[in-house]
Amino acid sequence: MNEIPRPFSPVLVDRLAVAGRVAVLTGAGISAESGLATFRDPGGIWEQFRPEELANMTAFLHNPELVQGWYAHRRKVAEEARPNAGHYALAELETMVPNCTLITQNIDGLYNRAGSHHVIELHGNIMRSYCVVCARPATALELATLSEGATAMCPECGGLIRPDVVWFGEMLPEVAINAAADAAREADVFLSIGTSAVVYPAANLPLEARGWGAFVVEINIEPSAIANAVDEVVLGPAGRVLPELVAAVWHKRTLLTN
Ligand code: BV8
Repeated sequence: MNEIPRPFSPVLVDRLAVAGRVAVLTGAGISAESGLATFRDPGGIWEQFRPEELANMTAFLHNPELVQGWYAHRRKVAEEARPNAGHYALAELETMVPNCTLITQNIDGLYNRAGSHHVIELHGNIMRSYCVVCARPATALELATLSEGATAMCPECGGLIRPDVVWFGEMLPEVAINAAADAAREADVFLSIGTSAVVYPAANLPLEARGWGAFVVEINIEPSAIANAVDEVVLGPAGRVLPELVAAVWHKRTLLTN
């Protein structure tokens, strides 16, 4: 019976089967199959709004109700979403590879729910919010009672409450970006999954990994901005490709160890 051709090469399977250190960068594309809109695909989040309108401090101070309402909506959608087969495959990969670091640009928190433990959230997490004046974390109850259109103010000092995410023009958390850069530098294999690779400094990571000698692979439904700079481009939805890839790696690791 003719085998269905795999979207990835045997070289990738072999490299992952013997890798001691793997780093994975993910973007909104891996959550698309969980029903979360991406940013730049047709119908993506940004298509309805321009980034300048919502995801920066100036826009927030100019129209806090709009920005808080947009994040309240996205938080609700993320809470109702479920990790998909791609998230679970990455959690499985983490159990196989001695040192597997998941670096995400996403703020939806789906990785932890899928069982991944070594996760670096470069752009924060939409489930957390805090007061811009006194930094008091907002409680989930306070956020849940935020009715659309109301402005969430800190009960301690009256300051505005903002989501704990990195907006455009803001520095990434130093600990996170340094840990991500370390993982990229030390990786034997670097997977860039579901990202258009246009937002910096995250988009630098696959290129830095390549510069340090990693085998860099992109998994996407279409070539991204870094497609010409990686070792292999695997075209296909992460929710289908990743389970197939991880199963092939598991099989190869089993053969090598028996
Ligand atoms: C900073 C949180 C210092 C908020 C986000 C050079 C160096 C440093 C900075 C810059 C620079 N050049 C420009 C800058 C400024 C800016 C930037 O990069 N702008 C871009 C637009 C040019 N960077 C910053 O401001 C960063 N801060 O560096 O501070 C500084 C500041 C100013 C100037 C210089 C230095 C902060 C960036 C963080 C912004 N916050 N998110 C929120 O989410 O509300 S970014 C946002 O975009 C999300 O985090 C998102 O993850 C990220 C990247 O988008 P993607 O995840 O890639 O999503 P996208 O829709 O674009 O692509 C989806 C992909 O998936 C597509 O390729 C699609 O084909 C694919 N796909 C779809 N379905 C599937 C799939 N793939 C697989 N399977 C599927 N089923």
